Amino acid sequence: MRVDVVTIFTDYFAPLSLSLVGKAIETGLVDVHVHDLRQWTHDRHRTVDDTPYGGGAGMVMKPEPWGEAFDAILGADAEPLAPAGERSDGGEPRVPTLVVPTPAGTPFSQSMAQEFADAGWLLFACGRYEGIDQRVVEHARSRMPVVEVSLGDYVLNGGEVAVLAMIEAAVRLLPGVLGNPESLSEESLADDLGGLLEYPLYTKPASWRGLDVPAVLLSGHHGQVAAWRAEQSRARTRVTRPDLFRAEE
Ligand code: JCH
Repeated sequence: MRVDVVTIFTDYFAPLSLSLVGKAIETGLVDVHVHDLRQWTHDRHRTVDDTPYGGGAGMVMKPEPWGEAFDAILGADAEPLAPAGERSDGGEPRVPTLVVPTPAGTPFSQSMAQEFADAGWLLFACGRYEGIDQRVVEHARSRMPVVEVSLGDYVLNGGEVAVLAMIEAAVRLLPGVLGNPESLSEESLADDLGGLLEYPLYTKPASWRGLDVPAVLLSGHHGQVAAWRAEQSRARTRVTRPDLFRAEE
């Protein structure tokens, strides 16, 4: 999988070299390129923002550096494809899927993480200030698939943190990235929140600061363990995520 990130804060992506994503990069399963948007400015001050048409507080990211960034990343010969993003031969995608984090986007989900993992090539555009001139997305739609995505209903200062989360969620789904595939299939969110939340976890010691691990987990009765875990998942989901619980009924 290839991942391109365009940002004015490249340092945000240093942690991608850590842990599981870092290993996936080392082993060549993921190829990450982080680009400084300001390299596609031409003025002395490397300006990426301007005042909003129509007025209002704050600044808006101007479209020209984004257009030049996408030209460079797609390749000078990149042309509109129909249908955009489709692999020509089942191999590498000829264009990336552009992912634009915004509080106004489609909520990110496990199914979207799976689509990203399957996409082969992702291009993330990290906005700052109040966001990016909407024509950047509009123009990009003429040459690649584009998704505007929200990480959740809260306001971040820019797209970078959302992109880190989305990359992590997608990369761990790539074949060969997780050492133990069962830890994926058994996870409650693995089927896109369609199921229940995970049951509580315990490890040694069996008693800690006066708190005992539930006896059934020490019993060795696999059927009873499974039944206990299923009930814990149901009880937890009913309380914490009634929206998911109702879907079970
Ligand atoms: C972003 C901002 C006030 C935007 C600029 C670019 C994504 N789920 C999620 N929360 N926040 C974001 C996000 C993504 C990209 C950018 N900002 C800051 C501040 C806004 O309007 C109220 C919009 C935030």
